[in-house]
Amino acid sequence: MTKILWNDQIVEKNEVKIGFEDRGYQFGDGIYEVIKIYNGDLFTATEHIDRLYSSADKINLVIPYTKDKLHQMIHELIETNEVQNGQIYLQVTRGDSPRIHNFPNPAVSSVLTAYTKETTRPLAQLESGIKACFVEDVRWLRCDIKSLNLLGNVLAKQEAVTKNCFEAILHRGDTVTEGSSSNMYGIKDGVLYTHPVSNLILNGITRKVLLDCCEEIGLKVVEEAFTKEEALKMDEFIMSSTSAEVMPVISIDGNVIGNGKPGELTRKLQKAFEQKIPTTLNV
Ligand code: PSZ
Repeated sequence: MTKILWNDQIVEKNEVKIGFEDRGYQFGDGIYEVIKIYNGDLFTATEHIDRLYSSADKINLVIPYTKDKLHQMIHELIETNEVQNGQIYLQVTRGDSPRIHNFPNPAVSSVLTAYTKETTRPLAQLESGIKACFVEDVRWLRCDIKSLNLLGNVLAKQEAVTKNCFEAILHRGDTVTEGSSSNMYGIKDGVLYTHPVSNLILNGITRKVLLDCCEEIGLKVVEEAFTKEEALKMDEFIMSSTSAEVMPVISIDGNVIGNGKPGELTRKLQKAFEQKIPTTLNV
């Protein structure tokens, strides 16, 4: 049985006790991260841990460990569970306390849980590309926080799945922001466009890696928002996330992008990305 990190202990799943008044359960009052594991190693762990602490700061939540200690604990969990290829999910809530909206006073201890899971890379979709659809972005205005409150994201993804799509492309008014669990990019006339980092999107770790790949292959990047209409006229379209990596989008709402196949620049970016991940296993 795979073990769980519960606060600072690695325990069996049935030993984990989470209170029904936990603020994560009652209010979604907490934050989380998903980190990819390739060949037994965490990918961009420092960036994910930095973002976790930054999300915590933004909601005045105290994580009672140093970043190094947390890094060491999740590393130990991966070794204990002998994960080769997969991911680690970790979340921290504001703790277990009688239900009142405002923060518990005096404060209670935050509750950390993390688990690992074996996953494979989405190789078929990385090769073929995926279908997406537009869904109105009705989330709150602090999408820069990786908060446990994901109802807006959940409803958008469900709408996409109902429409037989892999991902929802969110838009506020006419402006494309990001995906329900990914960042979005369009390539037009040799320039890659993506929404700038702001309160309206999550500053994706894969986004940063992808923008580094653009520099490596000499693809110009413009961090400016584009509209739905512009999205449909892009030569190539991409989504990115920890699990989806550099994923080609080949149609939006049934409208084919480019020639309906992953484009040449997208392929170059995928290759540049693959060179950064420590895998030769194609899993
Ligand atoms: O396993 C999965 O399906 C995952 S793992 C990470 C995500 C999905 N999504 C992260 C995410 C997100 O939730 C939103 C709203 N925007 C962008 C992203 C991409 O962030 P990174 O690249 O850090 O995973």
